[in-house]
Order: sequence, then C-alpha cells, then structure tokens
Amino acid sequence: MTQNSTTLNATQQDASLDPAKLDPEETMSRDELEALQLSRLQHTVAYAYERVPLYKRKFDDAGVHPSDLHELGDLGKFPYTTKEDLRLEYPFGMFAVPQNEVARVHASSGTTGRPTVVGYTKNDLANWARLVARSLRASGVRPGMKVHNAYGYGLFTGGLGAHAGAEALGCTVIPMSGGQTERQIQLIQDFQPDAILATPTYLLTIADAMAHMGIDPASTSLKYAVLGAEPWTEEMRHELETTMNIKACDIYGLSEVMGPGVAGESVETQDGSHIWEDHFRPEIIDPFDPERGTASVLGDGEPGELVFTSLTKEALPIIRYRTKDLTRLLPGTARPAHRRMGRITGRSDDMIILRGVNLFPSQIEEIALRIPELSPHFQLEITRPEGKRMDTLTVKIERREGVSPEGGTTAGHALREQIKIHVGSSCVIDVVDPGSLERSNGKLRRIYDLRPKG
Ligand code: DLL
Repeated sequence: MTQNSTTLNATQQDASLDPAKLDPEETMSRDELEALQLSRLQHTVAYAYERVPLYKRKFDDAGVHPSDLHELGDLGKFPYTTKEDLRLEYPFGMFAVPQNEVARVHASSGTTGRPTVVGYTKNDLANWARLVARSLRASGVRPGMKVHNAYGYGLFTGGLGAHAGAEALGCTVIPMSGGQTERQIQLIQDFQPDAILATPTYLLTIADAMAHMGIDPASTSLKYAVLGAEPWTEEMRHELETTMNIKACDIYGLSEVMGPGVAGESVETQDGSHIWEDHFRPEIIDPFDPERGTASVLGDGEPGELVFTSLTKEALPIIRYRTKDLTRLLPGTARPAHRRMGRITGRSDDMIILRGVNLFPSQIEEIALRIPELSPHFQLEITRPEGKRMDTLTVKIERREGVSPEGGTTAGHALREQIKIHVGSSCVIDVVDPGSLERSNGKLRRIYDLRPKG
C-alpha cells in the first residue's frame, strides 16, 4: 500500500519550503539577478538583431544598436514589438532558428485576421517546463501530487504548457483539457486529484455544475488551484476558495512571451505573481504615450502597460513586447529578488469607455461579488440606442440560487448604485435567472459590443 496523499503532502510541504529545494535563481540576491539579466539581455538583443530581419530593420530605423546596451535602463532605447509585428511576419518570419531546430509551435486563435504563431526549441521547452514547475511549486503543488489539468490542449499554450510543467515537477498529470464538465467532475471524484489547473471562470463552471449534480464542491479531494489565462479578482479568489475549500493562486503568461509560467504566485503570501526575472525583463510603460523612449518607462508601483523582453529564448526572442496588460510592478516578497505584478486590471483593448469614463470587467466583478445576492456570472453588453449619441452599458448578472426575483431586483439597484459610486458610470442592470448566462469553457468572453459597426 502506498502512503496516502495526506501524509505525503505534509512531508513534502516541509521539504519544499527548504530553500535548498528551490531553483538557485529563486533565492539569488537582487544584485546577482540584475547582473544575470544584463548579460542575458545583451546576448538576446544581439542575437535577435543578427538572426531576425524584423529586429535588424527596427533597430536600424530607431538608430540603436545592440552595442548601445550597457546597463539595464538602456533597454528603454530599443523599439517595441507588437502583436501586429508577429501578424505581419506570419507564420514563421520572427523565428531566429531554422525550422528543423523548432521543436514545437503554438498559435493564438486571434479574434481578427491571422493568428500569431510562436515557436520553441528543445531548450525553450525545457526552460518553459522548469518555469511552470517553479510556478506550480510556489502555488502549493508538490512532487507526487495528482494534478488535474483543465487548460485546453492544442494550439493554446495553456494545456501543453501546464502539462509539461506539472510533469517536470514530478506530479501525476491528468490531461483533461477544457470542456466536458460532467466528465471532469466524474474524474475528479474517481481520481481524487490534489490540484487543479484551469481558468478561474472555468473552475467556477465546474463548481457550479458540481452543485447541480448534488456534489458539494467543498467536499472533493482538491486542495490547490492554479488559475490564470484571464483577469480575475480577489473577490473571485474568495468565492472559489470558500465554495471549493481550496487555496487558489494566480499563474500568468502569454504565448508571445512563452505561455503560462512567466509569473507565478506563492501560496504562503497570495499577494500577486512573482515574475521569473531570470528569464524575462519586465517594464511598465505609459500606454498612452509610449514613444518617448526611456521617458515612457514608469517606475515600480506606477500603473501602466506591461512590456516583456525574453532573456533566454532561442526560437522566438522577443524584445520589449507590448502585452496590453495593465498592471504595476511591486517588490518581491516570497521570492525577494523577483518583482511581483499587481493583479491585471484589464487589457487596454478590453477597456470600455463609457461617456468618458474608463471601465474594465474586473471592476464589475469586484463590486458585484460584494453583494451577497448576486453571483459571479455576468456579462457586459454595450449598445447604442437608435438616434442616441451615447452608448449604454447593460450588466446582465445572475442572482444566486435561492434568491427571489424581487431580492434580485433590489440587489441590482445596489449594484447600479455601487458602480456609479466606484466607477462613476451609469449603467443598466439586468438581473437574470440563475443558470441563464453562458458558462465558461476556458477564457470567458465578458464583453459583447453590440454597437453598429463602422
Ligand atoms: O493565456 C497563457 C496562460 C495559460 C496563462 C494558462 C496562464 C494560464 P494567451 O492565450 O497568449 O496565453 O493569452 C495571454 O491572457 O496577455 C493576459 O491578457 C491574459 N492572462 C494570462 N494570464 C493571466 C492572469 C495564455 N493570471 C493573455 N491574469 C495575457 C490576468 C491573464 N490575465
């Protein structure tokens, strides 16, 4: 008979807190880390310039040369890379190695036009797995645990990226992928996993479906969840942790920079994801005035757009990639040398501008979840009523199970009021029946822009 999982976890939890068990880069001093960053950055910038025509062209146009990079701050002199660059070079124009050295490609579906394609050498895949393993371990997952992976497998980096990381950590991986929620629940019941990897809204779908099947979501074997791929709030963390009796941590990443595991959160502190700065150099820039060279780079703590430069990637080195994710850099805590990122408030392209006021879906999530009668299931519709010049925002939100329609209406008034106070916008609230809005299967679409095009 093998040890039961509870005994195993307790022993391994202690072992894993031992700094000797962490990657040496996790426990470096900030000075050591910055020295490593500088040498890797100098290498990457020269490597990209020599091997990728787009970088040579862009650097030449901007009048900068890799030899101009003497200190980390010099990075601000180099031009940005955008999703548009990747699209124009579709499919493989930004690869820095010959095709026979590319071990795998992934692609993002892309809501408009061509997808963006990314590639990995064998070394890139090994580094990626190591960083996902590092992130999972920070979030409480331990070697020997059973891990249910509900990120979608395929071209999306979530499924295979999380899979390889969990394997590298020494876990037993259950490669479930997204969807087929009842089957997921069946396997959670039968296989008794310790941890689940999913988007926060998909975990919510699972919890909801469990309740409908008469299973108490707090009664499963799950103890840890590592959630990412979409913005989520502290209120959502609380919701998931209490309904499922788990510890939920954040994992961040994007395909252009690597995939999941660019940053990961520590279960001991639960205070935002640590960016793994031995592999990525982050900057925060002013998204509204990005072209002022080093002057548009903002200081730690200031909110702006997150920009990444890869430090070790071979197949697709990426220089100053504009993520469109809005957040800020915070000092390291559980891994002192690695700065944390604040929660992503939203993507600059998901920002709703309503009569001059900027609004993100995460703000609605935060406010709605503080009203006990309202559920986390909501969507936002933007319309322009005929003959009007002003847009209308309608928040469709489900009342919780057991709340009467009248109770829902009262809660809807409270939501309207709170949005007005905290965001400064007037909107229409439509409180709908439990179970009537579409459920997430992965990344949930929150915004429906129903305004006439053109
Ligand atoms: O979503 C990679 C990933 C997979 C991360 C699984 C975490 C877990 P993309 O499909 O390229 O890659 O989408 C990247 O998703 O720019 C953010 O806008 C958003 N995003 C990813 N993680 C988080 C997070 C994957 N933890 C885009 N919080 C990013 C908020 C996130 N937003």
